[in-house]
Amino acid sequence: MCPQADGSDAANGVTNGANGHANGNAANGGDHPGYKAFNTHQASRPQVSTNPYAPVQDFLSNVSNFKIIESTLREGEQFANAFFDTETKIKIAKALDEFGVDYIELTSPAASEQSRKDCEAIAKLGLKAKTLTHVRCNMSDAKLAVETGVDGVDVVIGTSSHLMEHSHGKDMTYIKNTAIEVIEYVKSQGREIRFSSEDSFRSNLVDLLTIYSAVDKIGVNRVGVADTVGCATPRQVYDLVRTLRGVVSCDIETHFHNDTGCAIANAYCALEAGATHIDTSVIGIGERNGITPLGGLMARMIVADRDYVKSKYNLAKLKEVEDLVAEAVEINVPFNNPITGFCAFTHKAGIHAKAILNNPSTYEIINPTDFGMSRYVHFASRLTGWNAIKSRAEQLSLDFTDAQVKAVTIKIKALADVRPLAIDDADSIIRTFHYNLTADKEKPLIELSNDEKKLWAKKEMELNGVGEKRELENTADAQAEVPHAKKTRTADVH
Ligand code: HCA
Ligand code: CU
Repeated sequence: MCPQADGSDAANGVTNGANGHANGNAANGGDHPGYKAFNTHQASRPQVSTNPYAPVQDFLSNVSNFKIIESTLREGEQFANAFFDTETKIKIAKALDEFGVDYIELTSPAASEQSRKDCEAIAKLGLKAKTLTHVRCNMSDAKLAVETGVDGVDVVIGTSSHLMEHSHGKDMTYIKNTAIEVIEYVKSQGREIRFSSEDSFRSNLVDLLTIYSAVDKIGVNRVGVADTVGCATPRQVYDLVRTLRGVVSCDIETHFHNDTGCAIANAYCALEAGATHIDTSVIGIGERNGITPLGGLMARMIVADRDYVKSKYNLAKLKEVEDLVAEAVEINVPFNNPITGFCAFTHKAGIHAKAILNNPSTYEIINPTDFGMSRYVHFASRLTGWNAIKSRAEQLSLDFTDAQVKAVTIKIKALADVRPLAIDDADSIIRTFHYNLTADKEKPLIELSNDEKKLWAKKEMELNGVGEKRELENTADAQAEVPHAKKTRTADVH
C-alpha cells in the first residue's frame, strides 16, 4: 500500500498523517529461516530483531538506509553536451555537497591532464561528501587516482563476453589477478576501494559471483553492479542483487542506465534487494540518455521513507542544483521531470482541482513543500471547474456568490473551446465579470475578433444547455431516488 504525502501545509490545515514505510524499514533484521544476517563493512542496516516472520524483502531492504554516489562529475561528463571547466566543476561539487550527497565521483585523472588537476582541486575542497575518482582496473590508473588525494577509488572492468572480446580483450583470470593487485594497493594507501563489473547484466553469473566473492574476501569496501546498456528489468535487478547479497559481506553499489526507462525503478529494486549505494547524476545526464537521476530518485525514496530522506538531504536545494547543471550543459529541465518539471505539481482537471483544494493528498503522493516547490491549480482551460475559479477569485480578493462563480466559469470554459487561454485571459475575464456586476455600463470581458465573439457566444449557449440538461437529469435522479448517481453528477460539474 502506498503511504500518503504529508499535506500539513494545505491551506485548510488538513494533515494527512505521517508517512509510512512502504516496504518496511531495515530495523527488522535478525535471522530467519535460510538466511543469515551479514555485518556489512559500513554497518549499513541496523540489526534490531522485531518481527521473526518479516518477509525476505524487508529483511534485506535498504530503502530506509541508502547512500548516494553522485556521478554528475564523472558519468555526467560523458553526456553528449557536457563540458565542465574547473570553476563549474567546483560549483557543482559544492552544490551537491550542500544538498547532502554521500559521495562525489570524479572523472579519471588518466583521462586528461586537466581532469587530473580538477580531481586534486576538488579533493582539496574539504567537502563533507567523500570524493572518489573512477578509473580502469589497472595499477597505473590506480596510482594516479591515489595521488590526486581523493578519499576513494572506484575501479571498473568489463566482464560481459561482449566487452571481454571486443573492448579490453582480457579473460576472467587476468581480471581477477589485476583486481586483487589494485585493491590491495589502494587499501594499503588508506583509501576506500570499490570494484565494479561493467555490463553486469550481460555477464556470466558464475563469473560475476566468483570475482565479487574473491574481492570481498580481500576486503574491498564495495562491489559495484552496473547496467551499462540499460537492459535490466527491476525483477532481474532484484534477483541479481539479492543473490549477490548472499555471497558478499561488503557494501553493494549499483549503477543503472536509462535506455529503457527503468533507471529509477531499478535503483529502488536494488535497494529492496539489499544494495547499499545508488549512483546518480543530476537530471540523469550521462552516456547516451544517462542514468538514475538524483531528483527522480529522491521522488521515489521520499515516498518510501520520508523521514529518512528529509533528515539526510537538503531537499530545498534540488532545484538549484538542477538549474546549475542544466545551465552548464545547456539543456532545459524536462517538463515532466519528477519534482522540478514545470508541471510536476500542477492540477488541471476540474475534478482534480476541486479535490486538491480540499486536501492536497487526494492527488499528490509527494508534498511539493518538502522540496521548497509550490503546487498550482490550473484555471484557464476547458477542463477547469468552478472550484478552481472560486479559489482564483479569492486569490484576487474578489467577492462572488457561488452562482456568479459558476456563470463566469462557463464563460472561461466556453472561450477555452474557441482558443487556448492564457492565465491573464482568465484573470481578465474574472476581474471584468466582477466589475460588471456593479457597473452602470458593462465592459467587454476580453478583446476578441467578431468571429471569436460569435463562436464564444455559441459555445456558451451549448455549455449552458448542457448545464440545464444536467440539472434535469439530477432532478430525475433525485425523484428516482438514486443518490449516488446524483452525487457523481454534482461532483462532475466542471
Ligand atoms: C561506462 C562505465 C560505467 C561504469 C559503472 C561503474 C557503466 O560504461 O562508461 O563504475 O559501476 O555504465 O558501466 O559508467
Ligand atoms: Cu555508466
